[in-house]
Amino acid sequence: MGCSTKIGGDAGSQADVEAGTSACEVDTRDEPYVSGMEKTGGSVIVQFTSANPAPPAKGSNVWTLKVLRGADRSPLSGAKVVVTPFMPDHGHGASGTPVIDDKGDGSYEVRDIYLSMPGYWRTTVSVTPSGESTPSEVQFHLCLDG
Ligand SMILES: [Cu+2]
Repeated sequence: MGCSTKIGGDAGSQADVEAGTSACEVDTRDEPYVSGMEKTGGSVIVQFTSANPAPPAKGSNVWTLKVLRGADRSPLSGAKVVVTPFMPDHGHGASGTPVIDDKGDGSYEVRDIYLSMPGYWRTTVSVTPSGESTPSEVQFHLCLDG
């Protein structure tokens, strides 16, 4: 599919140094997955409540996100939530479109997240509150070992 897990540079001395080290250990863009990690963007806070598997891995994933809003961090239900994983190094997204279930109390279950490759994935979560037209966005930066 035109994808490569090469980290950059030519094979040779650099690769020798990195032998035995995973691509994720040397990637400086990712943030290790921690249950409850959160990002603020626009008017919302998005908490990465849980992941199955945890940490997220190559293959099929199910995540739970909690969306909060305002200084009082009130749960935001009924929003339109769109989750878009993307591999910027290769210019491709996930296989298929993740499905979002509004579970109430600001929790959203995200199913059918199919991440086809190990490596660095930048996942954008777009939240448009009910009755509003402007989405707020946050991004999670994950590196999948593989
Ligand atoms: Cu890729």
